[in-house]
Amino acid sequence: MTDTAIAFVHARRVWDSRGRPTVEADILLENGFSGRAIAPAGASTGSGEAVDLRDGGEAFGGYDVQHAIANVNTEIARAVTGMDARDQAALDARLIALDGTPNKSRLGANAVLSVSMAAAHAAAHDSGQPLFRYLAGKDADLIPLPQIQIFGGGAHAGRRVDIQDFMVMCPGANSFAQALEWTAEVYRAAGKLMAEAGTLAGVADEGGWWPMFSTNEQALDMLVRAIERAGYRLGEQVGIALDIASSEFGRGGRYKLALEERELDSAGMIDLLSGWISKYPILSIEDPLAEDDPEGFAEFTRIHGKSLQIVGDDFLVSDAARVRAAAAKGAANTVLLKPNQRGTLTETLAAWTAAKETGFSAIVSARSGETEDTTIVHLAVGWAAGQLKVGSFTRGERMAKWNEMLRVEEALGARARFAGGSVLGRSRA
Ligand code: 2PG
Ligand code: MG
Repeated sequence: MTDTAIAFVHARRVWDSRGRPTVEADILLENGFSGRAIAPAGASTGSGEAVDLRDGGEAFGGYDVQHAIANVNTEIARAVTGMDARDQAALDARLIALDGTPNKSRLGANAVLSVSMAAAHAAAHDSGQPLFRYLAGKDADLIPLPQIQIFGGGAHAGRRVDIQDFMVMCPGANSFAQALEWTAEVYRAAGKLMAEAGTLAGVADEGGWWPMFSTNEQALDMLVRAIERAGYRLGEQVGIALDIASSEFGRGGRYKLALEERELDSAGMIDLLSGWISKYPILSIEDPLAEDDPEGFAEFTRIHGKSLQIVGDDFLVSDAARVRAAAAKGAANTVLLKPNQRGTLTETLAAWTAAKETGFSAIVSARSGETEDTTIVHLAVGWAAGQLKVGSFTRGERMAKWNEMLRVEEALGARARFAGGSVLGRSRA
């Protein structure tokens, strides 16, 4: 047994940003170093995601995680005790085999992921390095371009608008710190404009302004005005990123836009989005078509894939095989990487490896249900993903990530390479 062998595993219930229970795992190594991680949770989930195990029943709306926690404290703890925390691949393989299902439905992806990530933290502590450097070796230097939400919609705002995330990206910024400064100004400007227009109604699930608009275009117009009011050159310094999250309102090739009382087919949806792309400084679109519409995805990519970042979230669910299949079909050109969509770091990293092999880009992403856990910040840098999506520019669980990235950028000093617009190589910027 090495001294980095896992001596003790313990999970407990903690609470996420929506006030729901979630799983936190602690791992203690034989040599006394330890690691901790908390599983996040999504609201608009892809049907191909690994299963977030919930207890059901009355308590906490059925969202309790006592079973997932018990799974960590009994079966999982027994299976991984004695394993070397530095061998992430072996540890994750053991967790996958122990679960025994294709989608972690027996033990729960939340149970499995908290252990997978806690082990990485413990190994990093043992190595005396921050997690990003432990993952990347001394070569870690790529600081991601952030996607930051200004308005929240869809499932995150009572479906007040159909589109889920209206975000900004700052390809013209010189550093991550500057990208945050610019975003702060745009967020403030958007709030002021909405207050002036009488359309301000608090904030959505991820902390973006809650938009009281009667069309999706009004939200886009308001976002453009906010970027201009804050004083940035549209598209060049600050551009727009959208998460349409269209699996939420599209199925079987039919898309029901509630706000505009319209039902579109796949071609109609592509036309609608194409109109927006020609009118607004859009740099990135996530899930423009539904998860069950790969043909639509391929058609959209055929039209826009050379000039636009087209992201698969529900469509690809951080899955290496799906990334390869999508690439072969010419559907999408970027994968969103959410560790809890798969349940282990190894499988999530495999999706990024598949993406690189097929010419796809990647964005490491948080979920709508988050906590103070900042593991994804370290994954984004340690894996050199180039982009990071965390939600808005308010609320502790979001700011914990942005602030952690500021620390990483500072720690890298002159060696830090801010990805900026370079990761949008195919964009019009
Ligand atoms: C998404 C995420 C973050 P959720 O769809 O990309 O905005 O939302 O975690 O609810 O899936
Ligand atoms: Mg999404």
